[in-house]
Amino acid sequence: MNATVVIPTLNEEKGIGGVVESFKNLGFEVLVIDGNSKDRTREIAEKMGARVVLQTGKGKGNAIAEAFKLVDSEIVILVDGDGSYPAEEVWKLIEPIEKGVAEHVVGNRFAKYEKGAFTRLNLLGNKLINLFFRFAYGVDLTDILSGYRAIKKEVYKSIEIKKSGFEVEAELTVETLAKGFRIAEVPISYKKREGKTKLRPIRDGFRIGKTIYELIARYSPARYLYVFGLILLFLGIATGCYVVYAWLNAVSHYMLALLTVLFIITGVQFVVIGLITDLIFRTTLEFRREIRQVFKRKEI
Ligand SMILES: Nc1nc2c(ncn2[C@@H]2O[C@H](COP(=O)(O)OP(=O)(O)OP(=O)(O)O)[C@@H](O)[C@H]2O)c(=O)[nH]1
Ligand SMILES: [Mg+2]
Repeated sequence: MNATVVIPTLNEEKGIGGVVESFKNLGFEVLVIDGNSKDRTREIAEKMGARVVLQTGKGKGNAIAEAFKLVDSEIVILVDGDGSYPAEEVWKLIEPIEKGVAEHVVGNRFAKYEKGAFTRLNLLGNKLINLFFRFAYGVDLTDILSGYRAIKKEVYKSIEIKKSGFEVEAELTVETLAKGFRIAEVPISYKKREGKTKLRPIRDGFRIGKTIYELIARYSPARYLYVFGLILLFLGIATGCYVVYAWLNAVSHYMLALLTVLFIITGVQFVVIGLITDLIFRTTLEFRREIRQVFKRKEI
């Protein structure tokens, strides 16, 4: 399958040369989508043999959305222009797509990262966001914010990117799942970046968290019921414990006891309704995938 490497850049003159060169040496076409760099990024990328396009909007998300329209290869490889991801490991990302086991493959940076590749804050933020993602979506992924990915044409041509900045990785992940495609993670090594970071950890971290929460609606709205039901259940358990504790000390709280029952019954109902609706949603997704495959087989 033919693949194009897409590199979004913003002032990456230190790293871009090496990144383009290493992918060119492996025989890939390279598209650099630049966010109006004020340094020599575009000049260096062109010299190394990349096709360089200036993005029209602002932000990494917009750049990637634009690149998806420009490219037409069977696979798109997404990678940063800062030299943090090794080109030689690209085959690990392509393999699951070629074998037909996934349509979107993510390089898991936690497998083997160089000292200093993550700042302490970034490491903590990444772990928290992944934990929140697993809780909210019930999908077992460990590095949803990785910038090294391989995405099949049917996926990158069908997903909608609405967020403009660093929320793009979260959106790519959720959109893939919501459209019923399969995501696989493969371990990759992760190095300390060249040049200066463009990420503002606190501001962007919160934006990403908010995006993950908002995107539940696109994935499976039923999961909001889960979260709400679980909160009610916890409240019920807390007030229930207090009522029992007071009762053991010979104080009775009738109203609070009634409220506890209400919390627990409504909580359980929300969780159960959430479970059933989520199941229906997932089954529909499975059907959509099957139907797509049947059509594809017919085309062949
Ligand atoms: N085209 C474009 N690229 C951007 C923009 N902002 C960031 N990038 C590029 O997106 C890639 C990821 O940005 P990074 O600053 O490396 O963010 P990160 O990988 O999350 O964090 P660190 O590598 O730890 O600094 C880099 O190649 C940036 O140059 C933008 O507004 N437009
Ligand atoms: Mg980076």
